[in-house]
Amino acid sequence: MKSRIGVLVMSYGTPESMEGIESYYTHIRRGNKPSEEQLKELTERYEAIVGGVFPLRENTDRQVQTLQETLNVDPRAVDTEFVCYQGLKHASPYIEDGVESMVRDGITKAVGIVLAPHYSIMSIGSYIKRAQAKADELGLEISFVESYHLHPKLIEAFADRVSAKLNQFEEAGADRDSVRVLFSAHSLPERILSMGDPYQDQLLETSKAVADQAGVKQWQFTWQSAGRTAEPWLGPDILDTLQNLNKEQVEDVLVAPVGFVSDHLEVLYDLDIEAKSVAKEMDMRLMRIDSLNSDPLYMEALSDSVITLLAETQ
Ligand code: FEC
Repeated sequence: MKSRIGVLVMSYGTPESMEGIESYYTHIRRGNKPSEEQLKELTERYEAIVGGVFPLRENTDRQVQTLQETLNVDPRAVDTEFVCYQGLKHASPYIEDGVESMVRDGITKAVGIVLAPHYSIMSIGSYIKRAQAKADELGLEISFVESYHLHPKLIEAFADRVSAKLNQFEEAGADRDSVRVLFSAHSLPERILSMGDPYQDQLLETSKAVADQAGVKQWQFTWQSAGRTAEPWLGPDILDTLQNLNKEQVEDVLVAPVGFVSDHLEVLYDLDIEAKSVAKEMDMRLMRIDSLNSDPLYMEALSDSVITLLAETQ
């Protein structure tokens, strides 16, 4: 008989409806309700994005389902049946709900993985803390993939997307080698640096590996989507970076948001609407690489990370 392994696939989460934005935002703010103005501003950002109002939900559903299919055809795990459960950070089904469902289904051993490749104590660390606490409470054995930012298939998937967009620049008459590639990721409070957090270094490692593989001549890293709080966040922000590139007379920019794996608000609004409008004002041509979503190479990177961890913990 095959052994059954639960896979807790964790992701950020998005509201279920426009009415759900306030409670979602309150959850992100650790129980503090947003002001009327903050709520209005976030609602307007959701209304503005294309591809449906909350595309992250559908994308996550598809990623979880495709990962389960990918795991179950891996020749290294023919004796195992993998069952994937979704656990969201800020929306239902929450991380704790995912753990509870596994235990209810009789799963005794599980692996957790987050749909974000880079480790920070403030991102992946907090997903893991919540999942581990619930698993301990319910007596579930669980181990976690902490990061997979240099997995060769992840790098290949990103590099393919960078090359595809550089081809488009070329077709539009630009010199491929003069396109400035901007790798980006969600900013975090600056205080993570004094905590020895690996987030920034891992992002730079991913960026360099993708640039090398795609033969990118000119690239740099920039932050995006900093939170609206009083403390300093890691910079430079992409909007300031674009202003600086304009001063350098850079005309063609390709953004590669390697800290994200799906189409969602931070990509569809912060890059496709906000950054593109700043670039347009400066007459700069700005393109963005396609998101990974349920790209087969990305699914294989996740699946391989889960199976490798399982082999190490057996
Ligand atoms: O499409 C969607 O509905 C959700 C898009 C979304 C993703 C995402 C990913 C990350 N975040 C990270 C850190 C923070 C920190 C704060 C914070 C705040 C927000 C707000 C919204 C939001 N985030 Fe997010 N994030 C997404 C959406 N994020 C909306 C609240 C309004 C705003 O500030 O814009 C600040 C919380 C606080 O107040 O203390 C910190 C990190 C990631 C990437 C890793 C991951 O996916 O977990 C890090 C997607």
